[in-house]
Amino acid sequence: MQQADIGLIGLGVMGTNLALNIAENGYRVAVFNRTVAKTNEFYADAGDLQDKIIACETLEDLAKNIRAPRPIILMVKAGEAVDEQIAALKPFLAKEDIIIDAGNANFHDTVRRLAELGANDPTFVGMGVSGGEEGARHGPSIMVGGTPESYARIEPVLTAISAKYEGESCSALLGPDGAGHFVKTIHNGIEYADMQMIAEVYGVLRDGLGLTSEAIGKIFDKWNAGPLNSYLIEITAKVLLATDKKTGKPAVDIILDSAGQKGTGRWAAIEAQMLGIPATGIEAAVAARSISSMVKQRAEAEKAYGDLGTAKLSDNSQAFIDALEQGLLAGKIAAYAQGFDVMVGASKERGWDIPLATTARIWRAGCIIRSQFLDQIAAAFEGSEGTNLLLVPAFVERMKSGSKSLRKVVSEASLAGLPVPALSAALNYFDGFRQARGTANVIQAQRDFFGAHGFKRLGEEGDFHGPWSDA
Ligand code: NBP
Repeated sequence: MQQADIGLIGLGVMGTNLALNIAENGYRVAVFNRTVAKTNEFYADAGDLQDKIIACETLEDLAKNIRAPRPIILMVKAGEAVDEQIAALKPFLAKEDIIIDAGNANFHDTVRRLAELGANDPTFVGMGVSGGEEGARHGPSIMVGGTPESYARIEPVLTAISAKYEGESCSALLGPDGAGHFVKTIHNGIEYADMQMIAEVYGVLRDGLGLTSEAIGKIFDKWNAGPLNSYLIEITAKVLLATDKKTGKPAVDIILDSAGQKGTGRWAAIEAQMLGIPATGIEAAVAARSISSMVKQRAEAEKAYGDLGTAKLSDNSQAFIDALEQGLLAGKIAAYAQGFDVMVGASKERGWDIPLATTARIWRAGCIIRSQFLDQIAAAFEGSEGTNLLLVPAFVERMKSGSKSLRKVVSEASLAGLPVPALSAALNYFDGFRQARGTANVIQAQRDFFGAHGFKRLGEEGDFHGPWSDA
């Protein structure tokens, strides 16, 4: 039988769909799964694509069935499973082969795995894949970290299987070693912030204005035709308009308000903290998911505190609904500015040179945060690489007006006692960022007072101490 062009290990949700995508694009793919029954089941269900798939029961069999030099995608559970698979696979591979980890790896693991490879071991590539099940099947966004030589060898298949935005592939090499997995982590962090801000606006409409899920769904549906147009707004409208078959109630109304998290949002917040780059929108979103999981305590606290005398919002005018739309957009701009800034910080620290415009371009389709908005961000970064998005002229103009709406939403929500942590984090970041003279002079004075840490004087070189002994 003709050998395969590429191998794939891990026939779970993502692996099965990616393998079918590869086969559908005309590439022959050899597949292996730890549980052999799943491999056989996958092959049996592959229909017309069976002749492009070689089902393998052992790793040795897999290696033999791929044309050398072999590219092999790992799509297994992130963490130890990846190390185990690499160790099990290595004896059957040659120096020229490439192992591609396409799971949601922590980029530190990717850097370590690359460093652990010996001179005669295969090459290793860390590849972030976004778009969930549907993206894997019909075109994900693909964020690659590796050498240009490795990428050149796998580029044809990645370009073929990736999502396309107006004909342009959403796959790119974003830097060496862990850069691809790092960008995927930040993508997920931004996704957390985006989802949280949408949920906050839903909360203002539901609890502030007393609107039904159906009415809110219609508002989101309308917004999806405007500047907020994006996959997340589109699916939010759809979930709000869906009906629970069992009760006939709106589906969202019967879902427990406790959000899960697998860890990539938290990693994004941790990396931002480690780099010293503010990513308060992402941090607020991660914390909000944690608060959401405190179901029992929240019920107790509601009993203990009541509404504290706050009143529902009185302004249910179209102007306020419009402010919610514009405020959400402004919040998004600030959160994305933070996410991209974290990538600038990581590039500086690690010498990665992550291309921001390219990153925005490959997020325009295939991934969960896909939107037209990313096309505008890509255009903004052309020629302004490394600049904070809030300083790119096109976005300065947008924030001048958008921040007014964001301020209105955050202040009205606060007065009504409605939590808007990510939106207010975005507003506070914006207000702090645009303040040439902040308040950290007091912090420096405090630090010098109790710890003799010294401070800089305005307009003078050198370190100084204050007259605190007099105080
Ligand atoms: P699934 O849970 O559907 O599948 C996991 C796969 O990993 C199965 O093939 C399983 O084999 C294999 N596996 C496990 Br678990 N432990 C293993 C081990 N020790 N050695 C070898 N194989 C092992 O996961 P998935 O949703 O397809 O996710 C795969 C990767 O893609 C993860 O890193 C995930 O974070 C990432 N990702 C997922 C999504 C998504 O939307 N689901 C999106 C983007 C990225 P078995 O059949 O023998 O148990």
